[in-house]
Amino acid sequence: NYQPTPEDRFSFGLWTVGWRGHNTFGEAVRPALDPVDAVWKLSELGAYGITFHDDDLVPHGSSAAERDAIIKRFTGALEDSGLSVPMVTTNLFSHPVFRDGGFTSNSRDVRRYALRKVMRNIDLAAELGARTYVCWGGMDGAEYESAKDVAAALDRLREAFNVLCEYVRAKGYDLRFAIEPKPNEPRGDVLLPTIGHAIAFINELEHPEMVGLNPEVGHEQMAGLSFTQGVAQALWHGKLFHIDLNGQRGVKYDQDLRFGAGDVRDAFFLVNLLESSGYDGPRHFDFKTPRTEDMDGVWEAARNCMRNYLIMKEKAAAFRADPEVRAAMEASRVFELQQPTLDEGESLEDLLAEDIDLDAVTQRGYHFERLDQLALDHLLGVR
Ligand code: 3MF
Ligand code: MG
Ligand code: MG
Ligand code: MG
Repeated sequence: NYQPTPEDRFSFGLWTVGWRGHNTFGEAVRPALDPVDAVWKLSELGAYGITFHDDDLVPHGSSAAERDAIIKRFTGALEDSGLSVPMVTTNLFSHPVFRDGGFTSNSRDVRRYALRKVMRNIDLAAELGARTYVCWGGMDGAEYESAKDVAAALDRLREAFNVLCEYVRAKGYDLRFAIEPKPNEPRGDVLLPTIGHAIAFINELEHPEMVGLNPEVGHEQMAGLSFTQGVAQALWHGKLFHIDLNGQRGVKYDQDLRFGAGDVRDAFFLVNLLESSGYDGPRHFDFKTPRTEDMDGVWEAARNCMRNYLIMKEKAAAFRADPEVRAAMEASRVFELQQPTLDEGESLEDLLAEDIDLDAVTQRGYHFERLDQLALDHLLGVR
């Protein structure tokens, strides 16, 4: 069991299973992966979707005829395998022209090129039936405070999203944008570093309803933040359009471990949240198999991203259904927080006139230790 099916809505980036293992210090260790082989292998493993950056599928510099041939072959494999393309994104980071960013490069001609690159790929996304278009602006940032006018960069970022929303509306595409925050890497400091920054930014757009988030587990954790809390706020704003699931251990470089590795607690409570919140989007994995592994290790990791999600889904459901957990939550006043602080229509005079038995309330213990151990017992498999 824990065998995924397309109903679980698991999807993978082409760049994840296709990552060849090159990094700052080491060369590629694995062979290139044919996108068609990725389609077949992922559908065999029980995934329902595959996603890609423009350049993952059509290498930079391909001619129009080559592009057409690649897309035709890829869509053929999609049709035959039944795999879908729920999300598409753009590579605005690999090519040296983006060394100072895409939408916020100091160079205007680069910004115009970045917009064209995205618009062309949006057409392909719509053609393939994708409903979400992710934008990760990892090169949009700085190492030098003196060299980046942050207000101007945010103006240009807003301009870019306004232009792209207008483009999607003009074309009549059923497509929404999802911004992916990240605190750093590759830039020393990236613009829109966290979920919170991105939500605030979206409110400044002409069509905020068309733009949401694609938060990534490891990215928030790289900033030392709780991913589950960030996702809860994104859901609260109605902004969880998509999600990048993976693993990270603490504040360090972007590890992109398979989902379940790294902070297991955060993973458990994340799955608990996603499965009880009504989130019905893809469960998308953005992971990189460590360089020690060959292709067998890559597929092992891909399989286990889904396996770990399904295990935690089962454990989280048992946690929520456990009567002792309900009682412990009651004792911890977890449900009392859902009660508005004022009664409806209550006057502030009434509130001001009220008294509190400070001595008694100050003595109150919250019994969170007991509740949390029940959660841990479920997670560790002893309940
Ligand atoms: C980088 C990322 C990116 C984004 C991708 C989707 C290369 O840390 O997470 O992966 O997820 O660009 O937009
Ligand atoms: Mg990442
Ligand atoms: Mg990452
Ligand atoms: Mg990502």
